[in-house]
Amino acid sequence: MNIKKWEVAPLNKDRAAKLSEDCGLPAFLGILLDIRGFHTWEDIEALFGGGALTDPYRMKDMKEAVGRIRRAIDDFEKIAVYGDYDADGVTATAMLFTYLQAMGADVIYYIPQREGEGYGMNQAAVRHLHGQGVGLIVTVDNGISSLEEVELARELHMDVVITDHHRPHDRLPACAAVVDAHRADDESPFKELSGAGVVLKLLIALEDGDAGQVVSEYGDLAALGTIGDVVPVTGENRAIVQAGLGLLKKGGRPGVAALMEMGAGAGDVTATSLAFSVIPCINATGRMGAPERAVQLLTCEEDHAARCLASEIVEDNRRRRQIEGDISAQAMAAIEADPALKYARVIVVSGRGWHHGVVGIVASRVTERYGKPCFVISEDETEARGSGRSVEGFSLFEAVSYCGELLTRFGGHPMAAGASMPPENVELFRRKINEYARKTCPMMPAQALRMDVKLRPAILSPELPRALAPLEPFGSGNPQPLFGLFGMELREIIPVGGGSHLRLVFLRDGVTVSCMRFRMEREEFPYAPGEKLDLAVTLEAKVYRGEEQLSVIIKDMKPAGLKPETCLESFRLYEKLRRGEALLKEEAARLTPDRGQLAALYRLLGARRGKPWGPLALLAALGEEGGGLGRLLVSLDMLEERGLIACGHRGEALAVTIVPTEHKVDIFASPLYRKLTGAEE
Ligand SMILES: [Mn+2]
Repeated sequence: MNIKKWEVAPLNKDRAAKLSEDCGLPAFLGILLDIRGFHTWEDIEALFGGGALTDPYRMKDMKEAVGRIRRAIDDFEKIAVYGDYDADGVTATAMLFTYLQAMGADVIYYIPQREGEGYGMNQAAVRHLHGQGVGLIVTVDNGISSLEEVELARELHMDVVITDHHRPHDRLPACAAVVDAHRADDESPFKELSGAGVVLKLLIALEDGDAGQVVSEYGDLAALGTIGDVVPVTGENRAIVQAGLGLLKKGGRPGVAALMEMGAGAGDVTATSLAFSVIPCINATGRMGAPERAVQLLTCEEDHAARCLASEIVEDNRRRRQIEGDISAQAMAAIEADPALKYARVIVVSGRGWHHGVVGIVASRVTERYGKPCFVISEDETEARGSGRSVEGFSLFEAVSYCGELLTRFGGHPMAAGASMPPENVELFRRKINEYARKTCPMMPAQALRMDVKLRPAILSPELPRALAPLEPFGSGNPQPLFGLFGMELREIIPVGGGSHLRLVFLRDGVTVSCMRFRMEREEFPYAPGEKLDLAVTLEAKVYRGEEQLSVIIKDMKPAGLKPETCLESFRLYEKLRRGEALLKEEAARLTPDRGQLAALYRLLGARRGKPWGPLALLAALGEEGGGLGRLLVSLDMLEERGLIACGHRGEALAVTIVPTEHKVDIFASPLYRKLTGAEE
């Protein structure tokens, strides 16, 4: 279960109204701006008017980089663009390669393999480029930490220009130029550029500051890299993405156009739609071991060839999805089968020969499903290598560092990390990282669901999302607004799209609201008509048969009025019990149901007979007497242990069957109950 913390942003209505009036903005936009911290005309100007690209020469070493690259062009010196296999890396590579080719330079590119070589420069690659007669290596989206490789290049009489957006280590590589806004002596004002964004600045510098020309030619690729790298869509990144989206809407270069036709399907070109269509396709090439295919596509000038490459890439992505689906299913099955895994503070799940290219995405799925940090590890004879994802409030990097002695390599951020270890250390790692979690987080943090504002159904119309259009493009740092529709009575559940999605019809204050719940089948839906629910939704205006209509898309829901914090606390206690940790007397008492509570639950289940229903819906139906989520889950376990019910799980939903019994069953003979009351003595 993933119980998220529902947070509604504080709203100052008077201040929002004044803001709308002062700036001549629609009232609804004023409210959203106020919520997001834009309170003055200057704030708003900075958001809408500002964000233009600043002078690239304000970046440290830009002049040196331009000088060295120009000399290589003029002297017909062979240049290698050294990139990376993710969407940011390949778009950055395609940009610089295309530009240098157009300048008549002698240029090649090099993308390391994800498997075998890994991210960044490596010595074998440097030697390989030397063998190709390369005189200058220009890195994009990597290189800032490649001190030894740069040294090797120097020994081989090659020069290196680094362009990167990652954070430097204590020392910088010693080479012709190091362009990275994160170096301590860089005074450029915007620090959040992607690798492709840094290359865009380099190209503008090479064109003597002619930003308009460069952006009109390369803005599409820079935008894809920026969206792909999930850097905040604010400041200069906002300008890059806006410009790029404008170009992409007109079709863009042949490769991108072909991929959009096949991968993106119909619909609007937005930062969000690209993040779910074109970008996973580009990333799939690296995951499936053919990253140069993406560069070929992005640099391709001919429609037919572009379509052939695009269809291969769509196929890469299809294979990636299939492998990811298989491994996800295996990982989830392993977790469900083992309470020690499922109820751990940090879920560490491993399997033999799982494809390394997808373990990170599987980790995201596990974290989304269970609302806890997790590590997904692929094991073979000699090595175990994994990728982890976290939730806010738990630094996975710190956690992995704590386990350093068990690991051969590790690295990452608070929200994501990677690690390798000998296969025999996996179990020790699982214990050690959970030991760290127990020491630092008595109660594990949960994912937050941040809503901008609650809405009354009566005001819903296609006008609302249209009024918000000026806030676009949405993405990291500027999320699509999320709204609360609270106390909505569920009227109808209609499977659509061949049963893979649900249309849900709600009623409140005499207003009927039709909503979409994507990727949820009827059997996974844990609520029944007649129940009142709180919804977290996004709004979109869609033209349907010539008429503009409002789409309401459900992102999360819960029984009306249910307090997630209370449920979460109770659930964490239940997890502690199921992990087998000793409970305090008072904790055990909070989880122990009495006869009346068990009887009430049993009657409720009988009334539902086999239809899916989730624990939260049961809790809401039982009301105050239910005694909390943890106690409800203990009650279900007890009924199941004693053979009175059989539970089938589908996602969040439970399908409970009442098992007919011949003679009286002593419910209090349940082992779980004994364990609980044993703790009391
Ligand atoms: Mn990057």
